[in-house]
Amino acid sequence: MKAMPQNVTQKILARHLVEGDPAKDAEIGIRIDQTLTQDATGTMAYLQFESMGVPRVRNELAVSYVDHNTVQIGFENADDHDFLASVARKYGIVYSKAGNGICHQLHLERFGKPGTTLLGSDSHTPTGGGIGQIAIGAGGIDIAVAMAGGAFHIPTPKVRAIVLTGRLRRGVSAKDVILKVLERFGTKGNVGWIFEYTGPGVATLDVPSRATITNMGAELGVTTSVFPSDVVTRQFLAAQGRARDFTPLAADRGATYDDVFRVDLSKIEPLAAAPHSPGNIVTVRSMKGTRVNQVMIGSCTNSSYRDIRTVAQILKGHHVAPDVEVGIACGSRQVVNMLAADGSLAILIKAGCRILENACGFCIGAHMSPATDAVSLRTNNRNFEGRSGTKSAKVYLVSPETAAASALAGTFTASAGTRAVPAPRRFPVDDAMFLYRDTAGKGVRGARIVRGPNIAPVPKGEQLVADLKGVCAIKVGDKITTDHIMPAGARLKFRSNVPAYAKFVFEPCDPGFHDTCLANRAKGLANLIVAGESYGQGSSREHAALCPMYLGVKAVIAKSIERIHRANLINFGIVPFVFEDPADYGCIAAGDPIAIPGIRRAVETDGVATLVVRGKAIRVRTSLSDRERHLILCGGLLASLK
Ligand code: MIC
Ligand code: SF4
Repeated sequence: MKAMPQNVTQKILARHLVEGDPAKDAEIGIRIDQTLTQDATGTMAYLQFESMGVPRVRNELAVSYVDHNTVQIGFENADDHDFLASVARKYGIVYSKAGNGICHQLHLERFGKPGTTLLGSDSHTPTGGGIGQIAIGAGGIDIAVAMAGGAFHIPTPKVRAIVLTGRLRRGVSAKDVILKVLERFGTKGNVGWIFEYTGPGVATLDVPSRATITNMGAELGVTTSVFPSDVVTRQFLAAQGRARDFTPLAADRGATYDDVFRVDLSKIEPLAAAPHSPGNIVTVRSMKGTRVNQVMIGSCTNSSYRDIRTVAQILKGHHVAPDVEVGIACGSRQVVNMLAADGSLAILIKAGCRILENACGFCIGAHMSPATDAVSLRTNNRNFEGRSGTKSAKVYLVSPETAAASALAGTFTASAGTRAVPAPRRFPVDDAMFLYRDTAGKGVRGARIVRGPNIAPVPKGEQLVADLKGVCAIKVGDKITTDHIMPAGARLKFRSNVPAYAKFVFEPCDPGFHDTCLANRAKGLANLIVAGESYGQGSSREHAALCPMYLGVKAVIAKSIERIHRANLINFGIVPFVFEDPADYGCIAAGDPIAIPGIRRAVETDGVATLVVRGKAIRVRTSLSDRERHLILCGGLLASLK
């Protein structure tokens, strides 16, 4: 019998399938070849890995990057780094020191392999899709399981073909392509999809451009995005000295998709995501003349050599507008070295840019917060309210071309374009800041783990009760992000210390949340969160489930819940309910007592439960796989291991 034609997604998933049947509309388990962690989610991932009692990592390659918390005010960040380094050495993980660069850019340069699977404790792990990987973001504990050799579970994806035709015009780049896709599909309602890029336009995009598109695909809320692996991919890998890592990968003739969306690259114009959502798309033309106070270039979306070299070409021989602050953070040491060698760095310095460390920095609000009410143009991927560190700032997400042109003009300006940066024939490779490559996969038995005072043990959940008596501890609206639930920026340094970090749960929405929860708990009541559409968008930070669990949150009741956050809730034993009738959202207020009689029974059976609020019965539902049901009943993944 002739094999059914397959698309790229189906091919990679089929080769990695270990549980379930993709023909059925249910959960499948896949084998994970590579894992990555970053420091802000990594400490927790490794604390959980340690508690699993496995002697060394069992997947093909595990890399631990340090890129988020590198500001090092106080001892906490540095202690985290030492902890991560010691864990890496002991368990056979490659360790990327602070200063080496941003995890996604580095992984693309040095490790990403077409046709493999990558699981990362960061929502922008899909950057690897640019090189033909099925690369998925997840909570730290899921990475820990994958490092221990366990499968990763996703709902059988629906695959949408994004058919690219034509060629981008001058001054337009990959960022505008993904903004176009976001304009069409928005940031909600895409849970369970994989976006697969195909069509003749693919060949016109270099690997970093493809990676920009798959990186920011995270903002759609999809499982991941993927490009084929072709001559462009081969050239990129060869230039990185990794020709052997190449495998060609294309959809078979006649392969089918669940949906098709066509994008004519030649028709795209410069776009921007306006405050406060990456899905709020406007044209740069419509903003023309609006004053700009700050321009920040970099982040894992746009920090490749191609991007920063393009910026240097636009700024060459000019100085940025006197009242605009411009910061540049490159994606990796390789990028900085190349810019130094070809004179771009000198151009940027001469133009008056502030050269920042190659790390996440401004993107996560760790520094460079804009002034009150300022307009900040940024090349990163998220402009959630307050994420920059300044609540009143208006952050617009744009391409490097638009950022550079606007930095010169001092107002929103589309770039007239510049020469295309040719794909380098040879990247200068220097892996000296990757440590423990010689012990990768093997580890060092008996090696000591270094644990500073800010590194606290991971709390464990409790078994789900039979009947729940609780209180609506907070009621929030639509599109609540994990940045609302568990703020980063100035609070980031508490990531390894759940009791300390838990003080800031929902700080931007209700700073009293922590105390409310403790007061309810003292009365023997469970805490419940009520939310609107698309709850838990954005970051993969499992702290947005772990810290609420620590405060006694037992269930979230929302109109809809995003993929990574829903999985994190389940991993920490919190029941993710959705309203059967979304209108019932209006019937609950903060502070209302809520009873869920028979909650355990509901989880054990069909997932349908009835809440009793102010004498009214409200139907809610949770659709769980057997695996998920088991986790919730036990009180979460860690508790289930005992
Ligand atoms: C982000 O961009 O929001 C982060 C910070 O990289 C997060 C991870 C984290 O919160 O540590 C993400 O994207 O998952
Ligand atoms: Fe770092 Fe920003 Fe990328 Fe997150 S989105 S990994 S904070 S650069």
